[in-house]
Amino acid sequence: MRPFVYVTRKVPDEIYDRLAAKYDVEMWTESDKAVPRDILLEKAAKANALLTVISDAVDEDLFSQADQLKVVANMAVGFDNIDLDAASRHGVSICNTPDVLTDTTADLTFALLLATARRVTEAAEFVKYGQWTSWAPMMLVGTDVHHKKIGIVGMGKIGTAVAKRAAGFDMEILYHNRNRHEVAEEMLGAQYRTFDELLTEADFVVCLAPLNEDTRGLFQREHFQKMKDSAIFINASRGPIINEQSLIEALEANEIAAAGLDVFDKEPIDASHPFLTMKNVVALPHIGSASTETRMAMMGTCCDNIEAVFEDRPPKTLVNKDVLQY
Ligand code: 8YV
Repeated sequence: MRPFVYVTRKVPDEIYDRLAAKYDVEMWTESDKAVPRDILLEKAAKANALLTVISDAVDEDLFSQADQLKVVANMAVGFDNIDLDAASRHGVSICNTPDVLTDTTADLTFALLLATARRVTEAAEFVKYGQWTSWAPMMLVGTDVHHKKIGIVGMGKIGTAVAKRAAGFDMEILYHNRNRHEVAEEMLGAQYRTFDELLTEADFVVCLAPLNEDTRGLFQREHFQKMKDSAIFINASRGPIINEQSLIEALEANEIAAAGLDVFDKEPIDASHPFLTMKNVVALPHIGSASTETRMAMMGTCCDNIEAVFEDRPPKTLVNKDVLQY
């Protein structure tokens, strides 16, 4: 019998066909709606492999009902939607899609930084809605990016790729990370700072840390208060790393100047979300890795990993390496 693979989002034909050539495949096809929890559980109960995205909760409840499940290929570098301990206990391999999305996500992070500093979305709307009736010296002036200080919180692969881009803009690079990053220090002149030092010194505070128990709620009101009044906060990693209410209050109280956000506490955000009425907030719908090339590569990695598991080879990007001991 061929293994059964359930795909929790509509994927392009090329990816579907690649899987369908070897496995029995079913896919959630409504692209404007996430797979409902009950359907995910029902499919997981029969599946040998799941191809998931970060809004699918893959937890003990799911694993305990999915006794044929061998592998979950999560289409993201992050895996905070997955209970890794439970996966290992149930003997399920969890795979992610690192590397292929590093540059694309760094590009988007920098686009967000530029858009927020130079008020790009606000200016585009100004033109689009017919408000451009004359030119004035101080019309839609933003703040410079070049020669400013960027403070990167989370100097992993994406953080380092953002630092490279910042170097191209002649920015001074500060970073905070669990471990020192000697290569970035030597090659890019990146300077290590404690979290508090970085907050007080940086003109742009850019969050690129993974979400885990150490980083959940890392940014509270006091941290925004420590930043310069002119500081711009960028988040392109995960919403729950910041206390969203604190950020709203800090923006309302002009404790920081602006925010560029690709990620939120609860996604998608509601149409009534306070961020959406703030001119100094650029909000994007979690599109860090959203280029055709990268999304195809991410899905390709998912297929590679699923194939590896069914062909008894170690998957290339296995996250819970301890699963091999169970
Ligand atoms: C994904 C991401 O595009 O990789 C991650 O962790 O957040 C994004 O690159 C998104 O999560 C789709 O699952």
